Amino acid sequence: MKTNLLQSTLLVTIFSLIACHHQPAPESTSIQRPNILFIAVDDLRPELNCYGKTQIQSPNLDRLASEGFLFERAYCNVPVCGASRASILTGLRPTPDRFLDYKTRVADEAPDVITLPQHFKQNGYETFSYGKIFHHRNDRSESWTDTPWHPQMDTPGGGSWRDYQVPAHIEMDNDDSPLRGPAYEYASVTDTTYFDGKIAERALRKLGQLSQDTSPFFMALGFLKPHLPFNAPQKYWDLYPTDSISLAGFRDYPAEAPVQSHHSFGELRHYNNMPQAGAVPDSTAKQLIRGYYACVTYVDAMIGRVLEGLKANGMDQNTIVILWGDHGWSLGDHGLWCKHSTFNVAMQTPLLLRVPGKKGGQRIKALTEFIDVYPSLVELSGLPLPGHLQGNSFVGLLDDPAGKGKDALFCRWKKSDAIKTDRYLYTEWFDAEEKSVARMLYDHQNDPDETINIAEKEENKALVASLSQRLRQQRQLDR
Ligand SMILES: [Ca+2]
Repeated sequence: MKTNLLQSTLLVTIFSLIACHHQPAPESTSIQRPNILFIAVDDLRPELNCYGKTQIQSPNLDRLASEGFLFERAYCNVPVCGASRASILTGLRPTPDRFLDYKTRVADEAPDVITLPQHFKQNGYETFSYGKIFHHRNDRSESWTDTPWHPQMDTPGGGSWRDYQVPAHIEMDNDDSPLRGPAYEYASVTDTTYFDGKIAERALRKLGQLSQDTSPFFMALGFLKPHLPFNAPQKYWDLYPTDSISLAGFRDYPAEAPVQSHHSFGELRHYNNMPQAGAVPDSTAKQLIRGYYACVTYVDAMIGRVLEGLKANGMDQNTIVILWGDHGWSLGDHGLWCKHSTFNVAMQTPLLLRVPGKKGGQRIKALTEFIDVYPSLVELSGLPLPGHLQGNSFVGLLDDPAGKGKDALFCRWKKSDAIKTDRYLYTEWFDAEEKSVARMLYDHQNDPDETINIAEKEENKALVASLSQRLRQQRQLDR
């Protein structure tokens, strides 16, 4: 799927022609690169209007999709923050031994690999990280022109990443109980009181400065919501009265699913108003869904401000915008919450891309995985391709949105590996001796909500054998 040299040259030429505001006239030998605005939204599943979800309001991300490309089937390679970010930022797959959980540090697990922002930096870009990009702020900080910034750094005493504003909640969060404060909060505060508003402000200030600069930039913005706790200004909660909230469509555990696929969503139970065992009651589930929606609409508004700022500074015509959620999220689907599984809802993410000069409002159906992002941005910018990358550029699909693309992609969570094909999602679990101990298979054509595991059905024997073989081949390759 590599774009040919002619196309790359043409693209760079187009950017050269339209990049009139940001730079003085380039010398005849220099190439004007596009800027990159790289936006991560923590724990954002494709719960957006533009993905066909009707309960939620996401006008700014919908507009971005209408001006660019929406990837209908984009998947993270590992459904947890730290590891997923390590994977997208290095272009490397997680393996049974690498990029396993939220604590992942690229500096420990892939210390010599050129990271995505580092590659841009080495090719003449100024690179900036505001908010949460690498899970650990100081991880591979040589990737950035400036020290990575997080709004917590400007909070007296360092504050807490949980960013409560209601005094009683701050007190609960800091008391002797092992539990954190509540799982959600609404406060009558301005947009810029919470961290995501501060990230948008910082980005806007920097964009103003960069508009006077001559180097291209790679600005990474890591918005923190809708990660728990679901804290957002009251006005966003008011958009979602409790009575208007519908619970997940399928809330039972899938029939015949192996016990290994269960989890107890411990991340949610860290919060002091959540049940410490058992199911989440429907009344609590509705408040969590309200909170998730309020946070998405809040972050959508903050991203809208940044995109307006990009335009106001005359840089929207020479800046590629890419937006991704770092993994999916279970909002009561299957009776589960949070990420940490290989159910589709925990692995599928939004992926939006706006490229100057490319016709907008197009939807890409091909399977896409996060390791494909690095080579794609490199190709779109006309940079040399680093040799270590394990994904494929999806740039060819931008001119052929109905193109087939990959026939399978791979995700991994702890002891399980998953393969997603056009129609099926198959997961297999392995023990310490690499022996297969459980499996599950869902038919997304006939059972998109994953209500019944059909891996053990006699009629699927050949299909399971073939998916299992591919999955094991990939597992061997990754070793
Ligand atoms: Ca996350």
